[in-house]
Amino acid sequence: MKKLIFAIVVLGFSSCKQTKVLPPAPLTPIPSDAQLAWHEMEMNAFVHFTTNTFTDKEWGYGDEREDVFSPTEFNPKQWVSVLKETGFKGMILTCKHHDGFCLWPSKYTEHSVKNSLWRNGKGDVVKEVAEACKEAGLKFGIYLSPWDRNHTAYGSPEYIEYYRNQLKELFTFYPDVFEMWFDGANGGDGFYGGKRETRKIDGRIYYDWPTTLRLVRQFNPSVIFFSDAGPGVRWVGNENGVVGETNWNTITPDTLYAGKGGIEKLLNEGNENGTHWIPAECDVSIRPGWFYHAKEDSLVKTPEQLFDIYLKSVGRGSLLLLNIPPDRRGLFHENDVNSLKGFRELLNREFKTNLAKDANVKASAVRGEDENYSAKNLIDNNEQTYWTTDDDVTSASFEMIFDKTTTIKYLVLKENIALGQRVKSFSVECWNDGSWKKISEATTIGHKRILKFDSVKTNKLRVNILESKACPVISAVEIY
Ligand code: FUL
Repeated sequence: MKKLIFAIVVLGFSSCKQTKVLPPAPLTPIPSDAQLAWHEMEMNAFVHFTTNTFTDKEWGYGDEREDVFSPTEFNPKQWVSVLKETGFKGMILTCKHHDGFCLWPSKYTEHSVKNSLWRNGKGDVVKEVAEACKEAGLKFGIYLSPWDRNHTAYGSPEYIEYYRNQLKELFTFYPDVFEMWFDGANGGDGFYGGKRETRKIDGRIYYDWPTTLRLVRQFNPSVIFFSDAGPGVRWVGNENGVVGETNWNTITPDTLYAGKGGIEKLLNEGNENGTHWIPAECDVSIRPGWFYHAKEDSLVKTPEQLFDIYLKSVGRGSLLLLNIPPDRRGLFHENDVNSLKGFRELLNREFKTNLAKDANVKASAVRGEDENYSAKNLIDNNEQTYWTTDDDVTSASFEMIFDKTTTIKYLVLKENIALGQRVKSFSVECWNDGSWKKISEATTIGHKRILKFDSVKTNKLRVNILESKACPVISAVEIY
């Protein structure tokens, strides 16, 4: 009898020890694996290059002679080496801009590199750029303007077939494309095969996007589609590279569509209760224009301006898509290169030593009091682990205690977005003269949130999650 009681006690004890505290259930909508990988990229380059580079225009009319395209020192290896060195993870190339000129020798049109004098018409910009990216370990993306001011059939169903044929061509040659950019600028005046007229289309129906996207997915199921309304990523609502201080990765797509006006704020901030995960992408050019113009050589954004844009894009949970337009040689201009290098130095300097790494960290609440969800996960350099609370706890705080008084200027927080975006507002306090003093507050976190404040000296910092849609799930904190 005694033996039996002992066995029951042991069994009971071991089964109790094994009871696992389950992780929080995902809060839908959540990102796809491809979207998660996209968030991780943080900084990509946009490259605008075509006949405009040589005609000094921003929007070619579509009647440019093919032989104006004549780079003298074309070398995409220079582009990728600068991008790699300065921390970019991918590049999106304008394979065809609104003028319809194709940077690859498409068999469906005469308006392409094949009729230029460059490399005796045997060159292929897209191929060389895609190969240079691959060699350097950068991901390659395609911009193919839906609007085509050269094509005679633009506005009719025949053009849609042409556009899809071009996508088939591109995706057959370059299957690894990570992102496909569908520009929202659509319809207007143009050459249109010599008709020189104005053509308007209804962006909602003309392109029949669902069919086009299905077609592309047959070649590459994980490609991310950019357009004003996604479905992969959305436009940020401006061309300054700035996402809202409140930035929800969620939005309801049928409230948006390409060309619809008055939705800039919605695109910029997203919608807390949006039905789909469609994060904002911040596109901006390093120069005033998207294409290279010698007269803008002195107007290249400074490292400080780029750093500010970084804080307002990546630092608010978005991705920075920074345009660097090659010049007439087919190279990134020296001024742009210097600015990018200065920007990198600034990033390295400002985010040099993560003071959180060696701090002591404790939280006001931990899910099921289980070590697996403790605040230590915030500084373990592993973004798969996280600090979280019980399901019914939607406000909680954690403290970072330093060995000695330290000067701090930046706080970086990351949510584990694989489980959905949750935090609605939070504040930051530092320990000062025997009491807590608020130094900052903000709303959303998402993939990454960087708060910059006037330098403070302290030995303790507290982050209060004030409001969250469900229990907060924070994977990392860094302090600089
Ligand atoms: C706009 C275009 O009209 C510009 O030329 C540029 O390509 C920019 C990224 O998107 O809608």
